[in-house]
Amino acid sequence: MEKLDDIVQEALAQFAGINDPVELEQVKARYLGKAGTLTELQKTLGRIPAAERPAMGVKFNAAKVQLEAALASRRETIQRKKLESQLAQEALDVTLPGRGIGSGGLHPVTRTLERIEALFHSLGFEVADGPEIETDFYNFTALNQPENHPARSMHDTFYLEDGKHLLRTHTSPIQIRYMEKHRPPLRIIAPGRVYRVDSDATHSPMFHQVEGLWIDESVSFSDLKGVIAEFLRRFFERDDLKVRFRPSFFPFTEPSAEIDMSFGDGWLEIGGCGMVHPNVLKNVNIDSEQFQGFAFGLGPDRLTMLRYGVNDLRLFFENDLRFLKQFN
Ligand code: 2NL
Repeated sequence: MEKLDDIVQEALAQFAGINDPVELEQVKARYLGKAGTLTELQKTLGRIPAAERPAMGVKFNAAKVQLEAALASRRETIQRKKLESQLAQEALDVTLPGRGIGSGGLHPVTRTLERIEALFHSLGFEVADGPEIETDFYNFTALNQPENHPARSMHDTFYLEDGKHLLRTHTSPIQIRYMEKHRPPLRIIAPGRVYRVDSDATHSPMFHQVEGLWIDESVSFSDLKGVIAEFLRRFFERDDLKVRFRPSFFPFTEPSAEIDMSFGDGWLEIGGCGMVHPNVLKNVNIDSEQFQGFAFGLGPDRLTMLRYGVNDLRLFFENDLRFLKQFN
């Protein structure tokens, strides 16, 4: 029967061109399904002479077996091709060298803090530490800062919702806590993070401070000048660096001064200082007749900008690796 051979050849050609398993089953139904071409042809068997029927029946069965075999092999081919392309896509070269995790490095401000600590250590200062969340007493009251002082306002200080605590606005509370626990003579620096409501190119709501304190029976303002000038000359590695003390006011020191250093043709303010106010000593039960001393405050962020020539403070706190990598 010529028609049967044509249908088989057509079906085989169709199967061979299909790459999708669902489509293959749909095409199969077109030939072998209830209304398939082959099935329809088989229904005409009843009309041929009875003598030829058995032979034709054998041919039809052979044709069906051939098509089922072709389908099975095509299904296998489609599945193998899919697996091969998946394997090619997910190819993993296990012989490639690893990426490594890099060696990391210290933040430029951390480098400055470590440098400041090392230099003051060589001048006989211990490093003290304390909490960043403070009480009104340690941050203001103990430091002779009156109730109505503007720094206490919510515009300048971050207060916690409990109404009892605040983020320290300077590292002085470290020194108050230290003086409560230690009797003079004492010589410390207090480095750390501090917080103020302030944000622009030269102010960050979080910044760093290093305060220093030296209390003994005869520590004078000239000791203060010597220590600060020596520190700055060593920090900037410039023996000819000039340092100027400009009269100023702080509630916790008397007399008080701003610290300026020579920079190009002019002067640059880099901190404040003074002789510790007798009220501050009284607040921590140190006899202000027997003992006196000096205190100072420096901005390590500012010192880092000057030492490395950085013009925007915010770069230190954005943590962009392209910036930070330059310091290591
Ligand atoms: C500045 C000014 C200063 C102090 C900080 C201080 C601490 C105690 C007692 C007395 Cl416990 N004084 N600290 C004194 C004068 C100035 O900082 O411009 N800092 C960046």
